[in-house]
Amino acid sequence: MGAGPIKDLSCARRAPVRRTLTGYDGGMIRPRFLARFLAHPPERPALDWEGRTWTYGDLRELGERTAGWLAAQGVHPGDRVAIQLENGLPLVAAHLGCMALGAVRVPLNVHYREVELAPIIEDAAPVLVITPTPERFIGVRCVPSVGEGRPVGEWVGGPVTAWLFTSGTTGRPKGVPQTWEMWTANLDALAECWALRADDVLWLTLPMFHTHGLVLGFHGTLLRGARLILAARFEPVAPPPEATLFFGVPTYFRRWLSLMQVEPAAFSGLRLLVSGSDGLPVEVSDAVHAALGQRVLERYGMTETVMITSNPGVGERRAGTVGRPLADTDVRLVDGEVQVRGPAVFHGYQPRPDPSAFTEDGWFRTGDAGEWDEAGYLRIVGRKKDLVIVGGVNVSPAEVEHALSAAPGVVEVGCCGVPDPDLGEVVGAAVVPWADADRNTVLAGLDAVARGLSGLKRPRRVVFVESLPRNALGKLQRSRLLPLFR
Ligand code: MLC
Ligand code: AMP
Repeated sequence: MGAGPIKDLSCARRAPVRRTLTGYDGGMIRPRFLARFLAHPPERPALDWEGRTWTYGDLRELGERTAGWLAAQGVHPGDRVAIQLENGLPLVAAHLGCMALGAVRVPLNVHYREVELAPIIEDAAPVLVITPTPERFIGVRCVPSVGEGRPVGEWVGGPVTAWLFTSGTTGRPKGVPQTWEMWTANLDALAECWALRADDVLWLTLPMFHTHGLVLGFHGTLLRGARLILAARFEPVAPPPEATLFFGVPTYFRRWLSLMQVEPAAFSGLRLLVSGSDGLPVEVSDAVHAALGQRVLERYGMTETVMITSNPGVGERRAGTVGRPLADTDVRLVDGEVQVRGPAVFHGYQPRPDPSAFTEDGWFRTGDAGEWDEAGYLRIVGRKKDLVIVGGVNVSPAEVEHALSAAPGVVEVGCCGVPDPDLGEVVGAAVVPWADADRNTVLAGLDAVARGLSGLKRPRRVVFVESLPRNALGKLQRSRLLPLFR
């Protein structure tokens, strides 16, 4: 099963690769990741979903049958397939089918509406979108779910395995091609740093359309031959007793805290709790520590770089820091900005390259502000980029401003992040209304246009102002908006 006619199971690095837009060169390359996934014993448990356990052999068969179905839909290796499905077996099948066929996955946020999806679809140009809500897509073929076809047994794969779109600070999402080699290098470094074991069981409640859930959660498990228990979404309930690992954004830990305090025994099976995607406040880390007797492990990364630094699995975990650079990853601070280079750093945005994302000497600029502590642990102290992080989800203030400016009676809008005890930050909008506009009518209009955006992007705080703070060149100064919301 899944073996195919390929003899050389070495990695893509040794094979000459002809680069194309998707990275697929039409050659017979089996990335190291796939070789390792296919080598796990077929009887080993891999995935629990709705009370059934799927072994590695089952997942391979599922991938091969789904690949056969994709091929029957006219999908070829190297084609992009967009997937907008909630966590669940059809989503897993869609990913495995693309992996088996060598199609490039474009995972889409299930909450995204038409205006948010249009630029992604334009840039990714998928041949097919798998979505139960085709009305959100224009000019592209949609199917509601996956099916089964004659099994395809190659699992060849091209270098680019997925294309993730991340909120750009300009308001237009940026395409970040993900290679198998980025993932393998980073996931191996993480497994070592976190002292992960083959018998670990991850309770995966993160959505599988971001780096955190998809790369660290789903693929990290498949690479190591471990097991995951998949949930549709995070609920602050007792974890499954078999689970040993949990990965979450800070909001999950905040929402879980009261249960941890009243029922700590329910968490005794979890030997490692990992937080990321946004800063975990020291008070939350300390409260979990007080309740469970263990320190949440905080790490830091980005879609463009996978993980950059981490606290250790074994050794001192420092609250308020994101730990030290991972193996083979170089991190430096230039004028306070975190810059990174290493095998997990992407090669550039596609299809709209932005050379300013890298320094002249080849380091990626994260846009995050950091400082080293006395033990060489990194602390993230701010953001140099215009980005709001709501519940671990990046929101571009420019995108929200653009949408809200279309509301009737609005002259202009400025958005910024406003601290929130649950989501970390929420979007605040400072609105300049027309002089004669009725405020309630303007608010109703803002609400109506905001409904065209996914929920976390909608402003939860709105203030009316006479003008927006601008510098001498007329540029909006978002950092001066926050006091308006106090
Ligand atoms: C929920 N909503 C979202 C959303 N999740 N909108 C956009 N993107 C998302 N991911 C919307 C719902 O549709 C709903 O809209 C509204 O928000 C509900 O608000 P809520 O009740 O406050 O939120 P809730 O549904 O409980 O979701 C909050 C959350 C969830 C924190 C539980 O967003 C979540 O699981 N976040 C994890 C994000 C994540 O995986 N980040 C990793 C990024 S990778 P409506 O229309 O119904 O009102 C990365 C790299 C790294 O950053 O380092 O890891
Ligand atoms: P994304 O583009 O969704 O991959 O989000 C990446 C951004 O999330 C980073 O540039 C940081 O701003 C933020 N981030 C991720 N992990 C952490 C963390 N542990 N602490 C603070 N910010 C984080």
